[in-house]
Amino acid sequence: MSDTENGKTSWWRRLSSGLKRTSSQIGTALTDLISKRKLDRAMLEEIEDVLLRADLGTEVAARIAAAVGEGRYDKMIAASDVKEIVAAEVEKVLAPVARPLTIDTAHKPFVVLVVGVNGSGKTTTIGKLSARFAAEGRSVMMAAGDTFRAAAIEQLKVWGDRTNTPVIAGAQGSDSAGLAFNALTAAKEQGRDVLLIDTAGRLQNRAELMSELEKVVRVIKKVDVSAPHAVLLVLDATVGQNALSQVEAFTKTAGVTGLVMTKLDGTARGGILVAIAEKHKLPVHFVGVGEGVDDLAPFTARDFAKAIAGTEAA
Ligand SMILES: Nc1nc2c(ncn2[C@@H]2O[C@H](COP(=O)(O)OP(=O)(O)OP(=O)(O)O)[C@@H](O)[C@H]2O)c(=O)[nH]1
Ligand SMILES: [Mg+2]
Repeated sequence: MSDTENGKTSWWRRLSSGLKRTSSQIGTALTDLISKRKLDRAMLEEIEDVLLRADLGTEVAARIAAAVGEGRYDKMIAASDVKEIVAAEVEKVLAPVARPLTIDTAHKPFVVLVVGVNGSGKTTTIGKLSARFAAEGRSVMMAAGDTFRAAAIEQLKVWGDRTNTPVIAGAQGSDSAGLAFNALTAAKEQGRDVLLIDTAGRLQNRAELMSELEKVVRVIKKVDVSAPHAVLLVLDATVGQNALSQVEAFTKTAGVTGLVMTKLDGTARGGILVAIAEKHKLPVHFVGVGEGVDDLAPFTARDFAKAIAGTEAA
């Protein structure tokens, strides 16, 4: 087996075991429902409820229930058939949003601003991205835009050492928009290919913190009016429903262009990504499946759908 196959196997194992809570919740509930009687309207409603509890969202849950109902009324059905339908319908929703993060080399640097709530995995994702871009032969710079905490600046510097990437940092408590301005100016002068800008975690309902983020974007534009070229919202897969309002608020404030979902290796509630894809159609670029530098994988609709539906053994 080649290294790539090994890598693929291990990330699939982590993804499917991370989503096990969701897939076994769906699987167990379906088996309980289905084994006892023939399919009728009430059973379809119960199936829909199971899917809603897995965070798939009302539209997708209704669509799956309708697909299950087609031609199967008054018949005994198998849980495995329903799971196949779940996987197929979820894949249909996710396929259009599974899009790679493309670095447009016309922009030098290509500016990536990373935003999200506290602890979602922003800094770790930036570290992983810098390793990935460097491996692609790009010259990368990172900006420690989380100026609130000294530890946040240190954490990014550790990733800088680990990935051999320079980090522009200011003093703790300094203005993060000013830091972003300086970093972009430096990256431009040095002809860097990519600038990754970290930001402090902020809850989406904290108006003053959100307007600070707005200011970061505004100030970046003073150096390059086309920047930031990508605004990545990092979502923690263990969170569930709250992710929807994070998408709405950060999109409004910072113009999110794509999503990264982290912590899919833990006890994830990844179903919410399906509801987000259905509603917002934002590209999903990567998933995080661990804390290590290589634990970032491009998002693939089929794998994710199968892991949620539990149609393939880990
Ligand atoms: N298991 C797992 N842990 C992760 C993943 N991504 C990040 N983490 C961990 O989650 C914790 C928070 O990650 P950070 O990168 O510091 O998150 P952040 O969004 O920068 O946090 P703040 O700056 O405090 O808002 C750390 O312990 C990371 O190692 C992932 O994909 N899987
Ligand atoms: Mg951070």
